[in-house]
Amino acid sequence: MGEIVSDWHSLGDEEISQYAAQGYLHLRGLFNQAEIDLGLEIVDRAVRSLATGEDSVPYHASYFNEGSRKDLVRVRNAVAQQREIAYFLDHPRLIGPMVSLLGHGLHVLGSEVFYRDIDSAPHEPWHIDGGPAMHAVKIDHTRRSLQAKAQIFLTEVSEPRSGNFLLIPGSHTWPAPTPSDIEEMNRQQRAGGVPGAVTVRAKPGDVLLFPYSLWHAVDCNVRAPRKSFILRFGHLWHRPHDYHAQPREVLDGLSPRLRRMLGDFGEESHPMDYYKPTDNEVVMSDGGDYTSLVPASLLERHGAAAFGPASWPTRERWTVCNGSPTPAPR
Ligand SMILES: O=C(O)CCC(=O)C(=O)O
Repeated sequence: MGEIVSDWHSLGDEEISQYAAQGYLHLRGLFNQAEIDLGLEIVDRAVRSLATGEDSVPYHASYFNEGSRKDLVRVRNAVAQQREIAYFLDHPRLIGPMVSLLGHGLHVLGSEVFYRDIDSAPHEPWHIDGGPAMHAVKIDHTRRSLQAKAQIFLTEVSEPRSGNFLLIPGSHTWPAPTPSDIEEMNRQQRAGGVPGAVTVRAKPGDVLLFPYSLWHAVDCNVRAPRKSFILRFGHLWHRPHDYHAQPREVLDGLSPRLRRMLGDFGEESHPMDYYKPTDNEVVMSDGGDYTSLVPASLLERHGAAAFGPASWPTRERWTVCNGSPTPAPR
């Protein structure tokens, strides 16, 4: 086979080591203004759809009482409802970091839209993701990751108390939490803050990468509604969190790469494909063109080139702006 040329670039070794040591990477300015505007349009539409009762995932008992909260709109399996999210899921600037952390067998495990309104109480308590089954899994973070989330910020979250993501560097290596660990962490938060916690100060277009095992919380928001996406990636052999299988109408028109990342191997699939796909490097090398999904008003405002490969420099390096260089031991 000849050399495979991809439309994305890997993270550097230093970035991968930083992620392994601290459990997160804050990448500055991954998306441009046109893409931010597209993201904002998606969030606003998702919020309106939920208000009219259109939800793409039924309620689950593990959700924190979300239905009764006035400060939060959270749309799960957003790609099934807001098709334009495909633009972000298949974006070379996101695929590059994700392949670097997880390998070529990338699987979209979830796509969520978040709208966090003004509320002077903390938005989300301290927790790690994945539930007890995943908490019990201990991995070597200097090797390949098990799951990684990408939070794409679409509004200004650079001041404290603006619905900031809070995290503890290095906490992704801590032992599985007990209920009393969780209670203690949140007691400390109520008493003024958890020692060693970092407040992520994000700007629109920034992306935060973090694994399921990182302790995180969401601060209060006294400033302006915070809008973001969280896209969750894992391996093809890993079950999704917010869909069983994507229906044909969601998959049609997506690139072979994104269909594969949504678990679709086509009509001739074999159960072994999820573990040993034969062509994944090739399929993962190239994404789709989603300009036809971009609303006409945004194409007029920014020009089509702002949404296409022409706006993705071939040798781009982004800036990493992690807040604290010191991992917290435990
Ligand atoms: O909205 C956020 O910043 C984080 C949400 C969260 O805690 C989660 O998805 O586990």
